[in-house]
Amino acid sequence: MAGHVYPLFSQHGLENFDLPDADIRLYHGFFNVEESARLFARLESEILWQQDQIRMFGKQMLIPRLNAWYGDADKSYTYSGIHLKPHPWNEDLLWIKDRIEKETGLTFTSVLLNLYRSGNDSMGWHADDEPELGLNPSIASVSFGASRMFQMRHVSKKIRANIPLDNGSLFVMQGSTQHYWQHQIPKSSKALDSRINLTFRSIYH
Ligand SMILES: O=C(O)CCC(=O)C(=O)O
Ligand SMILES: [Mn+2]
Repeated sequence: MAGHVYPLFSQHGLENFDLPDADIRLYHGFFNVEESARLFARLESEILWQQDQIRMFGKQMLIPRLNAWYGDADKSYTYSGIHLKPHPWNEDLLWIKDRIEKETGLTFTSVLLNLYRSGNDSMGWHADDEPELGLNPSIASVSFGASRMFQMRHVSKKIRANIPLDNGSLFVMQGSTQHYWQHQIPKSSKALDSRINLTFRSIYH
C-alpha cells in the first residue's frame, strides 16, 4: 500500500482523503495562477529568510532550506531546538491569512514559512505536535511555486500517502492527524524550481 494517495471524493477542486486517524483535505488552485505568481514573487523578495542551524548527531548543521517565522508579537515558537521570535505580519501574509480563515472557519496566530530553493532542499520526518500548538493542532498549509511531494506515514500502521502540493494549493490538517501521522518533504533529484510553503498555526501560551 506504500506510496498511494487515497482521494475519497473530489469536487470544485476540493479533495478529501480516506486515511485512518487523519483529518486532512486539499484545495487545488485555492489561489489562482495570477495570485500565486504575484505572491510567490513578493514573498521570495520581501520575507526575511534565514537559514537556521539544528543540532543533529552531536553536530551543528544548517537546515536544508530557508525559513522565517511571522505572526502575533507574543507568540514565539520552538522546534528542533530552534527558537523563533516572530516578525510582525505584513500585508501579503494578512491577506493570505484572511482568505484561508474565511474558507476554513479557523483562526491563526502565526505562520512558519519555508523556502525550498531547489529539489535539493527538504524537510525530514516530523509531526507538528509541539505543545504550544495545543492538543489537536489545526494547520493550514499554502504552497506557491514548484510542486513538491508531501509524504505521510502512519506512526504504527504500515500506511503511507503521497500528496503532491501544487502551486496555489491549500492543504489542511486537523483533529488527531498529528498524533498518528508524520510528514516530510523529501529531496528530489529533478531540477526543480523553488517553492514557498506557509503553514499557518495557532500558538497557545
Ligand atoms: O513544505 C511543506 O509542505 C511542509 C512544511 C512543514 O511540514 C512544516 O513547516 O512543518
Ligand atoms: Mn510540518
